[in-house]
Amino acid sequence: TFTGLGPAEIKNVEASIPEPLREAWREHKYFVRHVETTLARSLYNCDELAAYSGTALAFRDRLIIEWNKTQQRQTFTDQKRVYYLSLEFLMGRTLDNAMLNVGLKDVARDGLSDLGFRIEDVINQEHDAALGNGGLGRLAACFLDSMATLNYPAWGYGLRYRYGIFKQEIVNGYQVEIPDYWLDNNPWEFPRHEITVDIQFYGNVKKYQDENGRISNSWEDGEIVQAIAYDVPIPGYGTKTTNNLRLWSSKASSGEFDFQKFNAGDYESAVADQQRAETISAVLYPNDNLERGKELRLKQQYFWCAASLFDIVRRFKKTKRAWAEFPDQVAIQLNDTHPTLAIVELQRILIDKEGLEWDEAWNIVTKTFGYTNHTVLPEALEKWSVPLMQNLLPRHLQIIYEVNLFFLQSVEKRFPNDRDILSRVSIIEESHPKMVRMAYLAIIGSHKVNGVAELHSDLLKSTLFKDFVKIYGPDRFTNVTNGITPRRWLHQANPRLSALIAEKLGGYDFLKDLTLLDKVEAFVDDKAFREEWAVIKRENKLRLARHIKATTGFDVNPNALFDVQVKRIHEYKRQQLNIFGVIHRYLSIKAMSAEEKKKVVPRVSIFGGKAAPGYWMAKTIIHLINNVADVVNKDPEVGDLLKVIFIADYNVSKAEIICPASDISEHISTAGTEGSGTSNMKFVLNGGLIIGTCDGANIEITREIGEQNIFLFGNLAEDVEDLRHRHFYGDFKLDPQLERVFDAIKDNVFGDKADFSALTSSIEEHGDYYLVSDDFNSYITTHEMVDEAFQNQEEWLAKSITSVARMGFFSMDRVTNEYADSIWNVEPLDVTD
Ligand code: OX2
Repeated sequence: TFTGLGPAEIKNVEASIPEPLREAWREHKYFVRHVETTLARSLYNCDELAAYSGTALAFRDRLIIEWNKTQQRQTFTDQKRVYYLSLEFLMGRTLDNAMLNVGLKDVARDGLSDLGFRIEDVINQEHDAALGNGGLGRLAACFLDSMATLNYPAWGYGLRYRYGIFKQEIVNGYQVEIPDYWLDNNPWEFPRHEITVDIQFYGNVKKYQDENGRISNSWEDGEIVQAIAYDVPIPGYGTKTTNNLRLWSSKASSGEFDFQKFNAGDYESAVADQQRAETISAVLYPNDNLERGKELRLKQQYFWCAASLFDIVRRFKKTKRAWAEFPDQVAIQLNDTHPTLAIVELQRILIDKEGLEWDEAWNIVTKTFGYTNHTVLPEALEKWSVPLMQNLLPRHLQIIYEVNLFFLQSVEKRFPNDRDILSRVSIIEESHPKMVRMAYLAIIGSHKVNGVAELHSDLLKSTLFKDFVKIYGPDRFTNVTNGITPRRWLHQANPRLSALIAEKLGGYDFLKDLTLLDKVEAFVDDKAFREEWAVIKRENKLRLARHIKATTGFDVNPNALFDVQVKRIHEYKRQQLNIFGVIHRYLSIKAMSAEEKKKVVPRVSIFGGKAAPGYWMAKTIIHLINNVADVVNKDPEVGDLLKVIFIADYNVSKAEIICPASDISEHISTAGTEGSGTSNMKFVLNGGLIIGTCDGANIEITREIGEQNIFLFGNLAEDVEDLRHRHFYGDFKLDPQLERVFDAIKDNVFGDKADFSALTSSIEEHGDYYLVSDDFNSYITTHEMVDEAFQNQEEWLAKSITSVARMGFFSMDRVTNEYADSIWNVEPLDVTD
């Protein structure tokens, strides 16, 4: 029995909507109009999908009106704007978020219910917009939400992939990839056929003398592809600001469809040209934390950077300001190195097209850009082969060489006796073939470089970018610890918890200022509050249990401890450590007497995540998890004491069901490998405890919520190098408990051992790079502590409430304000009307 006030009774966004408008929605005025006209359906033949479309179109109308006004207001005030360039925007669904942000979800619910629809079913009709792999893309989406909510004049720029991240199915325990065609029935985008940009590839560079007698360069011939803009409105929460996400789609330029060929009967090759152009924005590369240097990927990057820069420059030129003012009007943030070519493109525009001198142009460029690094993993650091770039972007390569030359000259001047430093910091790696190091180019072309959590930013300064700290001084490097938007990850995903908090705090202001959550701590001993808190967690676990039943067929006991690890599957994130721990638990239960079993805390181990299609070790881990699930879940000796679940096709909308339902979640990367992690924040904000290593943002989470509220284990980042060294020199003995686990695998307990030999031998024989064996004992012991703690439900509850109360720091709004102050130097634009 829920005592919390319903959203409508508490002062919140809904309260600001005028009554006549609410009334019109209640009477389904807008909805019916769209069903009957836009969709050409009648209310009598309106199924859930049509109900979704009708509702979405009605909300879209509202968004687009505010979107228009916002754009006019921003143009009129003409202040500095932020442009967030990201190859990934992992948006998830839009309707629910739009309803909450606009403040009309309650009337929409009533209206739909009058017509016989449950709002949840209608919301579930929407396809996720999954234009991203994982944390990096989701961070970009949280940025958009927060920048709009805080009224920053901001644009996102990305690619409109026809296929987002693949859908994952599990067939006989193996991951199978299914294409994700998401664009049918997407009401949230507006094609701007009038906004097109011609993008050039290949060709060659000619020198010529311009009218002032200056030698200039011009990039000629080559092939032209057209970029077409698609705009997606981004509403803020409880504000009229509705910003824009502009996604580019590729198309053959009109000349490209060769009518000559066509008329000559060479239809196929005419179509092939067309298709080649469209391939550029066809598919999102499905790698997380891995770069593979494929030409099409470089084409995507340049296509998107060039279109976005053209657009930004065009907008600036309309203001008729002097070029020197460009950095006062424009801040461009690079989400990882993927958009680094934007630096080179701006320099090219300024010198080749606008006739600026090199130094003047370069000064503008560096003041404009900021670069965010998300990882220290070497396999994720982008490098492009020089011959590839020479062929595709000949003028850009020249500019890169020039940037490098000037840079190296300045370094040589400052460190005349240090020969090695030049080759270490050169943008060009002297390998075969030579490679362009994109991270170095990004550092040199930006005025600020930031990591995404304290440890990560420190490691950048002390390892990867050490030489650059020496060259530029420490001020160019900074930390901005990641955050998450509380609108989606608390209010939308966990409405009852949000309502309970609002009831105690007297309103929903915490959704705009998450530090207000600290007032929740005062209720930690309030009996009714605690009971309500527990009921909500249980409800959320039941909801997940229903999802598990519907998708896997397995029943899970909602009283069991729900232990969750959902994220991309990667060796460094160590799902293998988790599943080995599960096997260890299984073997222990099997060895127990009936008496001993009575003391076991029942567990449900829940996994979810996609493996990059070409990453077979990650796929092997998925296979092992599913095989273990198969054995454990059917074993009558185990029963409810242990269940193993793999949730297929983990995505944003599933995360919204999963995050509120965890008792404990796992963030167990090898110390020093995870940039930040953001799901750790989502789980704690929803009242789940976490087990984790001293890595990424786990460290700041510990600092904020207190050591007694988190289960930390494992070796520290500072010890990793030494441990790896020892493995290398054979100074290593497999952890005996892990050995027992491996023995079971080798006894074919979980299917054919041959399927998993690469996995076990990577640890036993090939250096255990991710230190699974080194951390195994401490991992198992810490899980025993988790079991023990869970038995004291009262204390567990207190930890849960206290942790949530202390999570204010991890709001994306804090993050956005830090970027705005320390990197972009932009101000919000007040919306008072
Ligand atoms: C991810 C990082 O792995 C993760 O730790 C971080 O939280 C997230 O970015 C957002 O900052 N690709 N994905 C990431 O890094 C790269 C490269």
